Amino acid sequence: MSNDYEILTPETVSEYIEATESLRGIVDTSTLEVAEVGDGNLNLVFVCRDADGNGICLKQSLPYVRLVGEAWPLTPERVIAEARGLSAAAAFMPHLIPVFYGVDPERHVLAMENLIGWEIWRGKLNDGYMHTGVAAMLGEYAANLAFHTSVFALDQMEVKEKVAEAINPELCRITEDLVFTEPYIEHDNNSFAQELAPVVDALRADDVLRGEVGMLKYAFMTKAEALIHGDLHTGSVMVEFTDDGEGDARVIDPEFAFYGPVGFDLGAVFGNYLAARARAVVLDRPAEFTEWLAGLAQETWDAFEAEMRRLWATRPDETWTDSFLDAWLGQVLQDAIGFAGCKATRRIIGLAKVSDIETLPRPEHSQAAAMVLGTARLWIKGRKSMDSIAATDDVFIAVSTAVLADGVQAAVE
Ligand code: SR1
Ligand code: MG
Repeated sequence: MSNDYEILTPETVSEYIEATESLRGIVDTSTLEVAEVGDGNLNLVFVCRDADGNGICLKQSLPYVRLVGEAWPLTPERVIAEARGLSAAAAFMPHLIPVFYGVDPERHVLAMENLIGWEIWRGKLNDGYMHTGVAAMLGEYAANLAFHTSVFALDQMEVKEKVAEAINPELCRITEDLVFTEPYIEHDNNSFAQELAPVVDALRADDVLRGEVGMLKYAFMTKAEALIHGDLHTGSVMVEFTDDGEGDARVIDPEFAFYGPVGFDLGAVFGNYLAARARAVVLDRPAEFTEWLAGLAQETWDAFEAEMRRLWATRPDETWTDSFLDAWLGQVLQDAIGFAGCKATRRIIGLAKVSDIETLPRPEHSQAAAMVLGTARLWIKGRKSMDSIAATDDVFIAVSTAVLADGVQAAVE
């Protein structure tokens, strides 16, 4: 692996496009406006638009974690994992991702459609916008990846080759550490409001919880069911309103993609809905919005299940029976609920937090964070007896009501 490559700047992007045969002609570089807009934790992102309104987006992996700096080196080869994730989606669900123009493995640059006018879903949720139908699209996305990249659709030898090809150890290590380990121990990467200390202390002292988080980490590390996105939070989804006022979505950023548990992506989505919902509750958003948020996880799950059942009819190998599918869906749901708890917890305690909670004023910040932590803990511990999204909803309602009535401490009682 070479880390000796030229990092793009807004000034060099036009020259790069002209020098790259597959990109030449997509935009008129003589009139190109370029802005670096990367606000994620890892990469540079250049959005480019010419005078005719044609666009392109270039994403370049830095050889380190952008959020932290050069002190945390990270393989720029992650761009290949992202290209793999985009290619898989392009094959089975092109309407759910930006048009993918290809990857440059030497400069570690991905080129894709510039979604002009689209915005990151997290920000829109923070501001109270309702993009209807987006939650269902994420379920459809997860189902297509789960089916088409797994033994449900592919020959077993092909799957084994793909598992090996898609190995993504450095990125998985980040998830293993940041999601499953660090929040539950003292670690320099952690930080949280002082008012949350009793809640954090309680979860660290909860042996049953720690055991269940260990089980979920083990599943993440060993359960190579299908290619997964690996980081499917609401910041990995771009949205716009359609002319009839519905929402449309494109999933981006699958650089954490590898063969893992299907419930992980769904759990990441549910964990982020939890943060969005806690924000809405403490800000006392209109009932129409909070009720819509409350239904998102069900909408994602229903779409996932419906798409899996539709695709199931096309499976080539009848080893996989209908009763197997029923049992597998039950397992995926329980995995997803557990992963949701872990993904939500890390965003409160660990490195790389979310604006849903971070931009809240005090004391609302601590209230929302406590709602997330209290709910997450009960989801992780209770998931094996949960057979519906409604059961997760009951937990959030109980915890959030208690926190509003009795304060942050109620999240651990
Ligand atoms: C050090 S990277 C931190 C986080 O950014 C990405 O978006 C992933 O969520 C990762 O865990
Ligand atoms: Mg990302």
